[in-house]
Amino acid sequence: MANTWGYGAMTNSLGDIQNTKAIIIFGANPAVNHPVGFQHFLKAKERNNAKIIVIDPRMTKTAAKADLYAQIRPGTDIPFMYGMLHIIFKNGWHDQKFMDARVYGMDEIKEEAKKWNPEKVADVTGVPADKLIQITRLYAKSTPGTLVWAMGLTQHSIGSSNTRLAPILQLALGNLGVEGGGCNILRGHDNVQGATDMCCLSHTLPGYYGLSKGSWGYFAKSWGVDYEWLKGRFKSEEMMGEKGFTLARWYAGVLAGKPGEDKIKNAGTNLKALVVLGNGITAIAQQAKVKEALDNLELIVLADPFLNEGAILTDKQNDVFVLPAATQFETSGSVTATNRAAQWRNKVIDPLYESKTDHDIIFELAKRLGFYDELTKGMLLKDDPKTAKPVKVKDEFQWPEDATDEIARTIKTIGLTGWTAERLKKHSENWHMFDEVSGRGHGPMKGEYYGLPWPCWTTEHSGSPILYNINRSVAEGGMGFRNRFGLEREGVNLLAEKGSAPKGSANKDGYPEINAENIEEVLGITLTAKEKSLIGKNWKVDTSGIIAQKCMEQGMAPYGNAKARAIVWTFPDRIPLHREPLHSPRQDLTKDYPAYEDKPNHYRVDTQYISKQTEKDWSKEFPINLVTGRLVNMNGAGVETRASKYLAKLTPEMFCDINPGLAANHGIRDGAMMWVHSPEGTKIKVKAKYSHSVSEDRVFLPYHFAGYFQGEDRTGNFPQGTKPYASGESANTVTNYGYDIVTQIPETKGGLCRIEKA
Ligand SMILES: Nc1nc2c(c(=O)[nH]1)N[C@H]1C(S)=C(S)[C@@H](COP(=O)(O)OP(=O)(O)OC[C@H]3O[C@@H](n4cnc5c(=O)[nH]c(N)nc54)[C@H](O)[C@@H]3O)O[C@H]1N2
Ligand SMILES: Nc1nc2c(c(=O)[nH]1)N[C@H]1C(S)=C(S)[C@@H](COP(=O)(O)OP(=O)(O)OC[C@H]3O[C@@H](n4cnc5c(=O)[nH]c(N)nc54)[C@H](O)[C@@H]3O)O[C@H]1N2
Ligand SMILES: [Mo]
Repeated sequence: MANTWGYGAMTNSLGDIQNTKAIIIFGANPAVNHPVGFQHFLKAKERNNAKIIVIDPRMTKTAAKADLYAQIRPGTDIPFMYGMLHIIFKNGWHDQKFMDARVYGMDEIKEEAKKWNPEKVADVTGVPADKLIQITRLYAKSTPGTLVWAMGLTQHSIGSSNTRLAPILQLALGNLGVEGGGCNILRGHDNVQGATDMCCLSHTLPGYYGLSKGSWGYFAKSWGVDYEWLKGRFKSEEMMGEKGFTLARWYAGVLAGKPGEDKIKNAGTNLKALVVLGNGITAIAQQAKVKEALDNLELIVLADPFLNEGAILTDKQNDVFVLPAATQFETSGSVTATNRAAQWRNKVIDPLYESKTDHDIIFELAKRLGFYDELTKGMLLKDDPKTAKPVKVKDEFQWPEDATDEIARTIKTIGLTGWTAERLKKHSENWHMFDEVSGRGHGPMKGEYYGLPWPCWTTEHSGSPILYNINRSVAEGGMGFRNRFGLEREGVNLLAEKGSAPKGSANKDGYPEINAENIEEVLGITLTAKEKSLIGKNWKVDTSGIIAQKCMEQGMAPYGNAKARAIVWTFPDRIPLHREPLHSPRQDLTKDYPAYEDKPNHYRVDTQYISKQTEKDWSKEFPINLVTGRLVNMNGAGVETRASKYLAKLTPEMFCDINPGLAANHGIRDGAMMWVHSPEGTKIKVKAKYSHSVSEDRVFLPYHFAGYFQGEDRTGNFPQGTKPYASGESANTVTNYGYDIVTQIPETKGGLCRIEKA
């Protein structure tokens, strides 16, 4: 099943953080969640005297290492960032030259920022005005500065707006496309970047190719299958272009039609079967609904190296299958790190006992469903340089090398063209030849960056360690912003202005993405008749490789050189705007900053925004903010780490961080049991843990537990010998309804609750 949680790729890298002068961290806790990567932050502090600034509703272990810390109210990062922009523009600390040459739409941002003076920001965010001013001055004056975010920004109904405004702040300061700058988004799982790039998601094809007929046609050709056959896998051609369900709301696909449930648009049918590969079903918001959905399915298959606790949660008795999946130590292949760099992994041992690797499980399933040949055919093909068409070159594929080479052959959009299995293996064998900070190779690896961070335009290209860096040539990983949204908008040029092309570019101006029509003019070259006959329609589908090759020769990026856009005219908000969480503790603000209009057919599910927000004054009954997150000794849904005796011992029980002042008001002693109630009508029973990391208006729940449900111990359901050393209530039983308007990520960091002594 798809992992829908990540959002955004790192523009720079963890190593590059050592080049920075200031690090501002919004909603990430790397001291706990990226402890190895956090060493680069600490090195920046030691070597560079870099300042660390943390914006988090909780005083975290990361905040403990910070020079400045702001305890923000959950879900109010947009006012905070506009507050920073307000001060930056007012004092002229912005980079006007950068904005003029490389950014579109900053005037609208300036107008919005005018509204957010420090006093108003203080009222909405809870951060005192002088703290905001101090933070802004320190960050704006210490360039280059890097902006780091993770789940504290994304898990909100306005998460996608958060992740737009953060780069806009960096653009205003000229902090993008430079060493020590950038947006360093700390990704989650091992290979979550790779999973996103390969589209273990429901709204694009691999490599972010859209769901258009053209893209399907391109892949049909590349995979060597008939477009009509592909179409036959769907109910209709129309459904081929529709986004699918997401992990966040698959349960709605099962429950639709029951009273009070959201409606779906799924070609006339509910979901009936669930196959899970590598997701702990208990990590999803709305556990009570998830349970009901599991109970109502006809078939459940859970393929996992551990016992997926979805099986414990459900009351379903028949047709629940638990398959032993092998771990990543029992298979080989490429994975993608948070900085867009690939690594080749080698198998340590063969799969143990009767377990199977994920790809073998998928192959077995495909065989029984009757499309194994079509699924695997792409691995037998190569693009023939004489015709630029894929031809069959072997009868049997070699796993995983041929899969990697198929990716390199087909994915042009993000430049995976250079990622052949041979090159990636060589990088991993020579990893000691690369510099920790810059990623630059030495000795046999000279001229390449570790892991060939994408875009890696050709099989000779170095990889691109820092996105949008025009101080380097394209051959060394330089590039401008991508041209994706046309050439002009409302009379304004969307291409980069003259003088902001990457170093050594033949074309010194901004230029559009390259296609067969414009290549000669934009690159200033003449193609031979033979080249003209082979070249693809545009760089994304050019199986001849001629466009990429000619671009490299001219020092130009195939995707163009445009302006970054602060305005997205196709989104519900043209520029990022503050909107109160669906369950807001500040009802006085919901009129001025209302939620979005309800959204029909949002990944097939009608989704509530304003109707949920205005249903009642939630804060009356549920006055406390509910923040969820992670612990250093636990991972994700938690079953892996709770099955480890020593890790489980560190946090043997599910708990709630609560300020002693708040606890005292409810008569809850440290270590006593307490109930947390949610607006969903659900509740969990957990142990109170006094903590000053949270203020008196909020509590914190780790989300790594499962096995208990609304006070009921369900661990008796574990088959013999599979019960983990620690079990407890899932925080997701009480996280509130709410989903991002673009990505549908659940609002698991901005809800409300009521507490009570148990
Ligand atoms: N030990 C460990 N490491 C992990 C994981 C794990 O489970 N355990 N999971 C991995 C995965 S999948 C991921 S995605 C990453 C996630 O890494 P992080 O995003 O760092 O994880 P969280 O602890 O969920 O959230 C980070 C912080 O966001 C804060 N926050 C909550 N709401 C807001 C808000 O409205 N604004 C701001 N500014 N901050 C807010 C929380 O208080 C929390 O401290 O970690 C990865 N690393
Ligand atoms: N309340 C709240 N909920 C959250 C979050 C939050 O901050 N707050 N964070 C969200 C985020 S960012 C994420 S990423 C999710 C994470 O939640 P999950 O995706 O559920 O994360 P994990 O527990 O890491 O992994 C799930 C399962 O994969 C299995 N597994 C491990 N290796 C393999 C393998 O090689 N093959 C197979 N088939 N299975 C394997 C593990 O045993 C485990 O059962 O939780 C989300 N849920
Ligand atoms: Mo994640």
